[in-house]
Amino acid sequence: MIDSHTGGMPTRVILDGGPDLGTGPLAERAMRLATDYEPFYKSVLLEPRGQPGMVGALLVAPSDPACAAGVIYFDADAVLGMCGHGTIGLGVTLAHLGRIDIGTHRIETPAGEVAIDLKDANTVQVTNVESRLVHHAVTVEPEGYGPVTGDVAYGGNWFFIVDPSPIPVTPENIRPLTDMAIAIRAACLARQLGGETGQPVDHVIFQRSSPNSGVHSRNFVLCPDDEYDRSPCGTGSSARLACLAASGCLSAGEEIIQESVIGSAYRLSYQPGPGGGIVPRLTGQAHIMAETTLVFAENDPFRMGIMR
Ligand code: PYC
Repeated sequence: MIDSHTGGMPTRVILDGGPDLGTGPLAERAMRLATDYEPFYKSVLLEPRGQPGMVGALLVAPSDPACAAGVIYFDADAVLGMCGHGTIGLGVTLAHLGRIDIGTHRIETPAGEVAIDLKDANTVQVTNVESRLVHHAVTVEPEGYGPVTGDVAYGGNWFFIVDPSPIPVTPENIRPLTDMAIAIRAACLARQLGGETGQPVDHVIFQRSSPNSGVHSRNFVLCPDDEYDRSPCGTGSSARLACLAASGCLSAGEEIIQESVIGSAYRLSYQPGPGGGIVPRLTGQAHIMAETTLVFAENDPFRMGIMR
């Protein structure tokens, strides 16, 4: 396994030793991972072997051999459709292993094919799946808070985006931001708010302006495992770009800088998509942290991880 972090957000790429998910479309193999191998993916990410926030990236054979890799992302609580920070980490990991060179490569994910452009050993530009605004200005009533209005948008995962955030997006506020985002996600689930065919909202974003000059905005992103994204969240930034495009606040090709709550940054832009949405581009940096082999001894009472 190779561990990297993208703007502080860890990715654990599993090169071998994972379950055999068979062949066929990655969305079907991802479903198999979610339903049949939950103990596996939890044990890889939960403490003591993993760390809070860590995302796993299980390398699988792509169904299209022209792709450099197939990958299924997951956090400690859910299998993900796509993961932007994970794809930047994957690009840097594949380069570290000597499996890809500088240049453009296609990667298969459960959400569809994405492209990575490896610029140097640490910098990757991701061209994500087509993203779109699904519902504009919907009001939900999270328990313990007043009504909150936001947009539902898709960027490879499903997002409820609140802009401006009712709480300042600063590292000191990570706890209250997390609590409110959990309540908002529950309110979205309670009224079955999500994608066009019933996909549930699995992430919540709070947007605010940044105190740093030249930065368009700063976000806080809640992930399915109730952890916050240390990076600006690639799929969340994609969903947000779709909202900015739909409201006419950002033109195709215009580049902005999006910061995370801890101040790590992506450069973002988009082009119009063939399906009426947008095709997002995000550029960020990842760094290799460790090359590890995990051991799961039979007599280890915590070999399945510390359950929460
Ligand atoms: O970067 O897309 C992302 C992401 C999703 C969950 C954690 N990071």
